[in-house]
Amino acid sequence: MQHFDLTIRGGEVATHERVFRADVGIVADRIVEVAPHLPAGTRDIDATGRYVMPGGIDTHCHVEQRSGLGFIGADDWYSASVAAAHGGTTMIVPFAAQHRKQSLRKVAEDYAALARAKSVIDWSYHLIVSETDHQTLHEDLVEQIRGGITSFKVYMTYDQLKIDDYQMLDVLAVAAREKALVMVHAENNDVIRWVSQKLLASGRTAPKYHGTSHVELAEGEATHRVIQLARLFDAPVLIVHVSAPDAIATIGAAQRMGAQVYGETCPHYLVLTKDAMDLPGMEGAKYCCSPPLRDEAAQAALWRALKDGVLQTVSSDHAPYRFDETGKLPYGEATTFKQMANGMPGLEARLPLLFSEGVRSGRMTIPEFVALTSTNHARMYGLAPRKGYVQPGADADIAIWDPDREVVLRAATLHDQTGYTPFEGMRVTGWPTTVVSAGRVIVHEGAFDAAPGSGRFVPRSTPMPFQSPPPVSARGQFFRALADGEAGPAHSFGYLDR
Ligand code: DUC
Ligand code: ZN
Ligand code: ZN
Repeated sequence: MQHFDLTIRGGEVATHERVFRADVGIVADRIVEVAPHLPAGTRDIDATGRYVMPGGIDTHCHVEQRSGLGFIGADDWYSASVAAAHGGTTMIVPFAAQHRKQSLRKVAEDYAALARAKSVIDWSYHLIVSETDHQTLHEDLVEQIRGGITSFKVYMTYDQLKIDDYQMLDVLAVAAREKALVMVHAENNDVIRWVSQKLLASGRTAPKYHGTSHVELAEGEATHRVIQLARLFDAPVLIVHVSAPDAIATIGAAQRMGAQVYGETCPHYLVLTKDAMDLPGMEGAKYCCSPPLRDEAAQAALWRALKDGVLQTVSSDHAPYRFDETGKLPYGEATTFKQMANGMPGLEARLPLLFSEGVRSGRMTIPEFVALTSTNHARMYGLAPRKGYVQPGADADIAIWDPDREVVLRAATLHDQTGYTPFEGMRVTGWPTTVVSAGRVIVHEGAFDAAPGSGRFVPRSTPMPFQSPPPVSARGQFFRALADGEAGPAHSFGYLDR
């Protein structure tokens, strides 16, 4: 009879498809059996009355990364991964950011070294690409993709990071050829710049004007534009941190036309509104992120888009800028909305917020919750079936949830280093009481046990959008070939002569 190192018994296993009574048998770092009535393991965990779910995967968080404006967040790979683990997340995929003139290869190597030394849970990273020279796109990026970094982010706004439409075409062509998923921060830079300048010139400098300048139309326009650019090559794209009905409608319409467009949103857009940016004094700065918080109608549209499948993932967009001169207040009380760091923390609260506001409030089922927080991330970013599943052969990354545990979110008890939480005082129902990472029980009833560097790098395979894609159209084939300098006679693709 198989002997297990760890057995989780008596719980309800929850996957992206169903919830069923079973025990989970683990040997070393892998799940080897999921069945009723398994024998006790060397260590036995009683999960009676609890859900046994795949650990969360957070594919959008900023850890030890310099922002476009030059800010560094409060968390390093250790504190970020500890916070993630306490909230039920067992893998994070932050960003190795290339700033202008930097070598993408060096950026990636340096970043991986930080993670290797400090992360307590398994990890990978995406790249942020801000240069499109030959070395970056055709040497370093290709090398990274082939080495298991199969996704990267580009910005359409922020003068220090943004690429223009011409550069975007170069990027999309490489991604389509190399089968890498492009994540896009879609906001129209000039709209934001123009509105910001007018606001500042008229003395409107308070945090709430951040929201005014990042108007919904700027998000909608850029979302539409990058989708059209991607369609030139039939290249898949994933629009990150979708916040507004305009962008949702655009993504949904493109999907209905057959375009390979995917979308992500974040808990703060689901549970907070722009009113928070209008708190007295500089308090509103804590709630400034990009795109900004919107209104109740946007919240309702986002919940609907998660339910309808227009959006596939919920990530934290953890951006742990402190409420001091290192982040939110570089010029103290005189800081304008243009000068502060954009973003807010949320690694640890992501799953509890979605469980509480999604599952417990009746907006989504438990399988939908698992899909949005884990399985879809694994599929989209080339981690499936190793991650995101409770089934034999998968990594033993598991969060055991007490669906009735009530917790009041407080910065003082969360584990990141930001010093505040935008969710301060919110009461959530449902919390992961035990977290298993690669077979190790790293969180158990509040006790934490994992050493810095004990997490492992997980090379990622081809993202799901490339695995069984719809046929590439004649247009896509033509422009892909043109990008490679191989178009030949245009009519060979039956495209230009139509
Ligand atoms: N974009 C992000 O993805 N995170 C924080 C701020 C931003 O603009
Ligand atoms: Zn962004
Ligand atoms: Zn982000």
